Amino acid sequence: MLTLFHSPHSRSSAIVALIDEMGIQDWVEIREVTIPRMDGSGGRDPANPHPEGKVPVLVHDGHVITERAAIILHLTSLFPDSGMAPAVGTPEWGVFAMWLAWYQGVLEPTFIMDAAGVSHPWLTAAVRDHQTAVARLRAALDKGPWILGERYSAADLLLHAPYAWFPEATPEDPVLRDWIDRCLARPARARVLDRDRSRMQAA
Ligand SMILES: N[C@@H](CCC(=O)N[C@@H](CS)C(=O)NCC(=O)O)C(=O)O
Repeated sequence: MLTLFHSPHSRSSAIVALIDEMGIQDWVEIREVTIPRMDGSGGRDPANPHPEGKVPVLVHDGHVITERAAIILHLTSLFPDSGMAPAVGTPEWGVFAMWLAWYQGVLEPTFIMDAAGVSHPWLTAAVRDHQTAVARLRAALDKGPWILGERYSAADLLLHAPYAWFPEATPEDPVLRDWIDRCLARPARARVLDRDRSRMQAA
């Protein structure tokens, strides 16, 4: 049994989009929970098994899995024919896992630090800064059109996410802009946005 705990219009929307891209809707039950929102609405949901009350959470036979990168690795490994990741155990899978881990450990933290105007030599030493992260992302797209080369994968789905939420933060680089536009044009994304919108209106 696989259950995704999701809150519309949040980080868990990326996992709903992944489920759609993979065509595994019949295998993963999506349960909606509330989270505290920046505008003061919402609140922690007692039905949410996340230890910090966040989303997404995937529960697999009672095992609680948090963090988008881990959820992506788990789902794409469970459903290897979904076409959203290279085959487990290949060098390409290692690179795929690297980009997901780099997203969680470097790209998103530097994005948030940059947006918050926070800078400190310890942070730069340990995580680098957003400009350096963007340069690495840009270099990865030299071959393109996707992060892993010819095929769209869950790495693209996760890595473009901050720029989908905050388009004004999109780097001034045509290659990055085109890649983000290609990610934004995925039909699965439009379906998830519609789904989230109708759920929020109904709430
Ligand atoms: N590192 C986590 C972050 C999850 C996260 O921060 N989720 C936000 C939703 S956008 C949340 O649940 N916030 C509610 C809260 O902070 O209590 C991931 O990538 O999955």
